[in-house]
Amino acid sequence: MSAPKARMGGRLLVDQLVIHGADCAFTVPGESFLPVLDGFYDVRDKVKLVTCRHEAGAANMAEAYGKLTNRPGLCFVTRGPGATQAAVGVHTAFQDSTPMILFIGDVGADFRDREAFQEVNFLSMFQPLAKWVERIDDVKRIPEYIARAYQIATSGRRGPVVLVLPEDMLSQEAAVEDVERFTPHEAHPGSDELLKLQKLLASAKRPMAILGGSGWTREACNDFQRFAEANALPVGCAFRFQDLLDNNHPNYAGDVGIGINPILAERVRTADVLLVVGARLGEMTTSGYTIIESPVPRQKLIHVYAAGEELGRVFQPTLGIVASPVAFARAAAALTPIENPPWKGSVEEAKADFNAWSARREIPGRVQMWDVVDYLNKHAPDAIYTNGAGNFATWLHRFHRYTGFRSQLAPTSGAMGYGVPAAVAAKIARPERTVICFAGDGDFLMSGMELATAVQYEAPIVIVILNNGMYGTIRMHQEKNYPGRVSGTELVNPHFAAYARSFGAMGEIVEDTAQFGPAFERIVASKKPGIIDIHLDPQAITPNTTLDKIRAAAVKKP
Ligand SMILES: Cc1ncc(C[n+]2csc(CCOP(=O)(O)OP(=O)(O)O)c2C)c(N)n1
Ligand SMILES: [Mg+2]
Repeated sequence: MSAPKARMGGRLLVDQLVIHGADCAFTVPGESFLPVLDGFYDVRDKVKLVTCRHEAGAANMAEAYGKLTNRPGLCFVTRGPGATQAAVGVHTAFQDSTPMILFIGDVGADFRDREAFQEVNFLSMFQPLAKWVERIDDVKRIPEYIARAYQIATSGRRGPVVLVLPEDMLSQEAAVEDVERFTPHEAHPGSDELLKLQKLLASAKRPMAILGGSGWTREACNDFQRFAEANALPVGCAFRFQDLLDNNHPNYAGDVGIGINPILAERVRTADVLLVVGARLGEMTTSGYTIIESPVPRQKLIHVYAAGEELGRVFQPTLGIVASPVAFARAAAALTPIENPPWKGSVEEAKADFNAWSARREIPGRVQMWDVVDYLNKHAPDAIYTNGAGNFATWLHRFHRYTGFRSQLAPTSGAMGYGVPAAVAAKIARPERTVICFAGDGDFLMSGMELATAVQYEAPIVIVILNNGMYGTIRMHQEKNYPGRVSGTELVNPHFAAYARSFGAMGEIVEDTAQFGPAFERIVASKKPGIIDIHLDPQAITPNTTLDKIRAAAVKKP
């Protein structure tokens, strides 16, 4: 065997990404990692380097890419200012258990610990934000660290990894061998655990299932669907994971998240056996740990999770099963179903509750949001829908029928500014899919500049802005708690359609329901990215109530 050729650190690093299957990376460049950018130049036919306008956008794109593809999303940023701006994407990946690798160009070892230009101790900074953070000090060990980063990001409870790259290390040369492509390893359920599961289910009167978390595939969703059908189980989906079962499927009972249908919340609370697969059961999914109580749930909890550390951490399960969603769903689909279960009717009951909850209702103003979402349900059923955080997301979560894996990209962390970059990443990764972002007027402007990235990379996404002239969510909480005392929540917005046009994108204004369909069609026909600025009546704060009603109810409170 001939000796390996010497390569500069940057090139060596990029070669490893190619070995591990990378086809795309997101960046805002910095002088701290020029050798990496140079390495990307050599592999430009294999890896698309997407240049973004803000590191939060780049990191959110990498996160969304990880969510969509199950492969680590890659993000390259520079030291202090770049890494601090990228931190939000790492936090989102952590809360959503998304595989992602953030690479940070850092000061050289020769200047370290002097608080040199833009120097931050990233090992401390990312310690509580990332699954693993490490610095590569020896150029020869780049292949080892990159392989480990891929392994950690995609194993057990998936999550973000941060690798710090000292500038001097990247420009050194090393003659080392590449490593083999990494292999993700999955935990499988044992036969005794599956027997226990069957026994628990056979003893149940009111069981239900909740799906969530990362590591699912379309096949796994189909497998679980077959298991749910065979056992007549109503299935809820955890907060922001509404696409793990087709919402039109008879067994789909609704989303177990923020603003949950009270009847569904009661169904979860009063279930005797609760089969939870892949969901970590966070605050939003458990209605603040009330419908599933910590540490000992009142339901018999069967908790299936890809990592043992998560089982019993917040909820003590009756039966904990360490298994990936893929391995568990496959095994569950092969189980003999419970014969003629006493809860058979609960599937239709739960579906009827869901249909009533998501049925058309009038809201104040000339734009009826049920009709807008219904239009999209009919004309873009299989689109990928993205959103950030704000009350506006309720229209989508409540009225849209997600048609299955992977048609939703949204942050469990409630991070505003996620929807636009997520949509850009989704369109780049899946150009054949329609991609629609829902954003609030507040939410949109946190990352609206990534419209430039959409234009640059010819990613024709549709952004629907719900423009109510305020940080409506916080205003709603103000009216509940401090009625009539509006503070810090009003917004004066730019002309969003003109803003879009200034990027070379389409801009549409919708002031009446009937204008939505034609505006959407014009954007789709243009094959350009576009914004639809919906002027929403500020009173239409949720599908259930108005700002005035909230204020009146709050004033009445003693
Ligand atoms: C990055 C970030 N900053 C602040 C918040 C707190 N927050 C939650 S919702 C919200 C307002 C969202 O406003 P907008 O996007 O206009 O949506 P609306 O609630 O008006 O529909 C704010 C400020 C957050 N979740 N994320
Ligand atoms: Mg708003």
